[in-house]
Amino acid sequence: MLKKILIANRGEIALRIIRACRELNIPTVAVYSTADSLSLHVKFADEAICIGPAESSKSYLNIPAIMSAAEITAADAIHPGYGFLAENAEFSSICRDHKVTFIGPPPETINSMGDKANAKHTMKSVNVPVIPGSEGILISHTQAMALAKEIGYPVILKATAGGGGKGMRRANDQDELINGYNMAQQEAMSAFKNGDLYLEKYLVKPRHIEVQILADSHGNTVALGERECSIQRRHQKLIEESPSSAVNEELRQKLYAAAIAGAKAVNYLGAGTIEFLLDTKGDFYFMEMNTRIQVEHPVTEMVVGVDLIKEQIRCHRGEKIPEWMGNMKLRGHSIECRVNAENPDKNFMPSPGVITSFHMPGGKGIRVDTHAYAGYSIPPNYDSMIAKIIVRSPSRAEAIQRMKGALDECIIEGIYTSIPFQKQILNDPKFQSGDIDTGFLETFEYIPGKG
Ligand code: MV4
Repeated sequence: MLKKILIANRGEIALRIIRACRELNIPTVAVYSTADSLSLHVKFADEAICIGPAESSKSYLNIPAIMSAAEITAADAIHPGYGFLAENAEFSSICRDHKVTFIGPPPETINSMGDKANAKHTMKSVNVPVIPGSEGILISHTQAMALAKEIGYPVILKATAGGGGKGMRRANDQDELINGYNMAQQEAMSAFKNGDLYLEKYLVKPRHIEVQILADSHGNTVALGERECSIQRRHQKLIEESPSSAVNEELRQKLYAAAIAGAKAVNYLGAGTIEFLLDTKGDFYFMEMNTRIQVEHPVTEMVVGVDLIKEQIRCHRGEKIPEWMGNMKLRGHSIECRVNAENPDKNFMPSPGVITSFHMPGGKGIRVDTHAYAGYSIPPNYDSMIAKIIVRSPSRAEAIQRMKGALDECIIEGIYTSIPFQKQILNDPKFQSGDIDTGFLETFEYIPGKG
């Protein structure tokens, strides 16, 4: 079991998984679209198979092509990375039918956490705090109005099939609620083919804090620090940190207990994340569970010193999580900046094309995860993230300073990147004091054209 792993992904995460497999002595198979034939994951995997044209729907989302590639190469496991098929229950199910280990949860777990109202119900049943609101999905406007009156405005309507910010509507009064109900239902119907909504009290300026968990098949579940992910623009994270400046040891232990209880409630296996909102009073509430390895996993790796992808694979291989992982001290402070090929001076317009010059930072406590290189052409078909710069220092202030230096050392020519925007955030006094929440970037004043 797990004699050869096929990586159903591209870009930096495909490379990251290849590196973990190499250390575990597991051969890898890369799959790629015609747009990615010159990509590093194709060069660095032991084998590589083209699975289709540039469009994701015909390549990285093409389940029959990926299963055929696994069969031809005799891969007995598939790592989906993040995005693409990582949280596709149908894909997890097809892998099971074909006796291929899906390095992620079974379809039942993906479905039960993918339905947000259901996930909330499950968490509530094991005493994980949830945001006050409807018990399950709403049946009518009238019910929504009565409930909103009871818990008080503002409220938020969310699509049960949504997540990550899609299909949400805030309502400050009854009129907005009626309007929002219809809009959200239609949006959810066209986006997810499921118009079901649930309602919650709207929390003003919460922080987004998530807990990394790892679960083996022997009944052990551990929490590996929290990540602060409040610096987001239109639900796209730009900077992540671990630990969170809002979390003291007492709160951390409460977050861990809630995350572990939640993971155990769904009999979780492998790497996962429980997302919470932390309100201004210091109370936290379950928001969503992500049944995958996440983009920002390196900040956790930096402060706990554990290779999460190696441990994830070991869990799926049936190994026990070592006891010492049970209550790890977080060492120092880590920050990640996602480098996107986008122009912050033009409303973050995608900026694909050839990277004519490329130099990445180095030195103590600096890690770069990227698939880019000088001469590489960023295809317009996929996500715009081309690199992650991750630093670790003894304190948050020193980590900010180290990240500023690292971003200054980055040379990326031929395309625009998000780096000038991130440099300005790192120089912001409010950011530096740790005074951040999910509304931070809404009021942040970026000065175009200034490094
Ligand atoms: C909320 C909220 C305030 N109150 N729910 C956005 C993404 C989705 N996962 C849930 N989201 C939110 N849910 C209640 N009851 C505010 C947000 C929210 C948000 C959450 C996390 C990170 C960034 C955000 C940006 C805007 C709104």
